[in-house]
Amino acid sequence: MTLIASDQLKVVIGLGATGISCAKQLAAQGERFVVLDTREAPANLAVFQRDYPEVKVILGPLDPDLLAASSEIVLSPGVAKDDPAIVFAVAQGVPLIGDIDLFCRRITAPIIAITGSNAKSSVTTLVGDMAREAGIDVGVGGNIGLPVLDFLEQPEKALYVLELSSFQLETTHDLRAEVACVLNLTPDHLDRYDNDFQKYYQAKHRVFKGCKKVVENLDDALTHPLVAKQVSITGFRMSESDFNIFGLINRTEQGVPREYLALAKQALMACDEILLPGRHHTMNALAALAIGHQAGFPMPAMLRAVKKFSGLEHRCQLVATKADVNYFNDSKGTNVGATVAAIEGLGATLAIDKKIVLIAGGDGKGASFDDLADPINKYVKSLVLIGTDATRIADAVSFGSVYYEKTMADAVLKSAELAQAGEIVLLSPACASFDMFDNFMQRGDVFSRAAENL
Ligand code: UMA
Repeated sequence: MTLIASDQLKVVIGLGATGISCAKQLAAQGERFVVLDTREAPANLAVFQRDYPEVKVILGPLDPDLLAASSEIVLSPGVAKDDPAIVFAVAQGVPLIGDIDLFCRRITAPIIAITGSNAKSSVTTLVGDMAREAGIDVGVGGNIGLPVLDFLEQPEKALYVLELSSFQLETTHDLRAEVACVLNLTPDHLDRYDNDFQKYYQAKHRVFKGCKKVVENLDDALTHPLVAKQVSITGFRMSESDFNIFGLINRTEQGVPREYLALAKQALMACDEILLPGRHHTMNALAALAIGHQAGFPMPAMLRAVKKFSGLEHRCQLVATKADVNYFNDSKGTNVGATVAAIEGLGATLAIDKKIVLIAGGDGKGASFDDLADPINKYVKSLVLIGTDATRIADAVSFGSVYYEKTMADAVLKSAELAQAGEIVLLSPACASFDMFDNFMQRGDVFSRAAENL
């Protein structure tokens, strides 16, 4: 056991991007702290020790006595809070927080908090674009890839739009968002929640704690917030709009039917003005409009942002067209819900006799693949499977045309053989990438390069 002389010593757990941002912040505040990481050799160690030679770093399994003797534990999202040493310390009354709480203590600007199983990054980015179009000095960060504490290196913004993961929300107690939204809820990260969807649901719904306004997805009852009556609620859905509900309206212009994004009975813009293909992008636009509306953004600025939005890398991104086959990189599709959305979104854009060749597989994080069966049977002609859970996917969907490949390059070659003109090759793995790649970005890059080189 490591002895701590004072009870005012904080502990930062994790030497990833979050842990380093927390350490930087505590050092700037003149706080006493140590940094722990459960790994023997975290990648950032040498750089951290060079920049903070005075900060003690302890590696390896977490020491329960050290944690119990600390005044506060600041936990990184990649470390489960049910580690026995953390459970022990919390039982002794040590506060457990995360970087989001540290951030909220330091800022006064309002926060728009966006979570959900899928489309978080796209909607967060689009809401940030809307704020910029409206002339608001906005910071966009969080799980999207920018630790929130990094914002404190610049003057405070007028507004923060944050993507928050269930892991971040678990350790967040004092968010008090101006607008909060759970975009959708399908199983993910169940390996971190004892295979208990209820626990994952509860973590996500922490986003509503103390919020002023909420947005709910009326097509997904699991996003319905249990909040006090005075909290203002706006909804969105992929059917007819209504009072205080963003949705769709059909209008016929010179005999031609056209679908519009709408609020109440007012058509806002035609759906075909959205640059990105797929129904899920229509839904993302409605979600962002509802969130921006709750935040008080002017409608013309929001619509300008929707019309300009060209999507994010690795999220249903068109990366190549070869022999009239479109190749989409949805490497960020790391869970079943994301892949279902990608298949249904792109499938609905295809001619009736055309289909998708789907490349999927990787590390399924213990999830069930059963929900892939219906969309695959409806829109997919062939499945090309890679990675650790390839056979588990095949077993779950009981589909006729299945191929197994060892590398992404081979999977792309096989898909090119199978797809015909007018069809789609979609990488949407429904799995994490760690069994074959460093991260989903690298997986997407390898796919995109292979498609470009065909
Ligand atoms: N790790 C250990 N021991 C430690 C600390 C970390 O083994 O003591 C491992 C974790 O298990 C994980 C990796 O190191 O595999 C990184 O964990 P971390 O908590 O240090 O992660 P950060 O680098 O701080 O990045 C985190 C988010 N990562 C995770 O939640 C795993 C990033 O989201 C986020 O962009 C960043 O903070 C800034 O907020 C990534 C992510 O995959 C994109 N998120 C998941 C998702 O979107 O599904 C939740």
